[in-house]
Amino acid sequence: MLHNSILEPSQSLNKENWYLQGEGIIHSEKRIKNLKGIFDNDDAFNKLDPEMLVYNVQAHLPVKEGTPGGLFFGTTTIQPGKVGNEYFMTHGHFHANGDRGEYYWGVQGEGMLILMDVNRMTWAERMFPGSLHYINSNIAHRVANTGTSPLIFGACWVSDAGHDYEEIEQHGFSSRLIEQNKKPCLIDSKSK
Ligand code: PAN
Ligand code: ZN
Repeated sequence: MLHNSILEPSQSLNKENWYLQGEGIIHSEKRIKNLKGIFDNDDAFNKLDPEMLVYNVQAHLPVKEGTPGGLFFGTTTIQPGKVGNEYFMTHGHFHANGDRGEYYWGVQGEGMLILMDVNRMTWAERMFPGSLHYINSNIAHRVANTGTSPLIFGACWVSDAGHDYEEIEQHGFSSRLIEQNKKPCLIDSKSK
């Protein structure tokens, strides 16, 4: 880099869909076939097209995963939809390094950030364009789209947070976000 040089940023956000664009952006997607065991109603799940897109993530990971002190940035888009009466949602995870926090913020659409502590107490925060959510350490987090259009949210987390998906795969969250009387409602999960 030249002293006193003025540069264009190497990455930016597309203002139409808030996708990340530029150098080194990683894209991933989760379809129905990738989310087996996450939703409660297996019959409703099996009736859906396995190729149906549920959510996709773009991320900028400027340092090696595990590096202390770095930051990662991502945008997640969850499609509207339900499996039975349960809203389309992300897989959800604890951070592998439990004491690492994260920011989420709402960009487009309506949703719910579902949070669970290590004692399996679960609660949720409403997400909307401009909502800001600090996810504290040792809190599992997942997001559901409760609206009729794609839900887009941003995330920023530390590069040595890591992801523990196994805990959620095995035990799930202690509550599920379902539509009841046309409204999102948290109810206790049946034990897995
Ligand atoms: C987010 C999530 C993203 C997808 O970037 O990874 O929204 O959710 P799942 O990872 O649970 O499938 C984040 O929380 N990073 O730490
Ligand atoms: Zn996270």
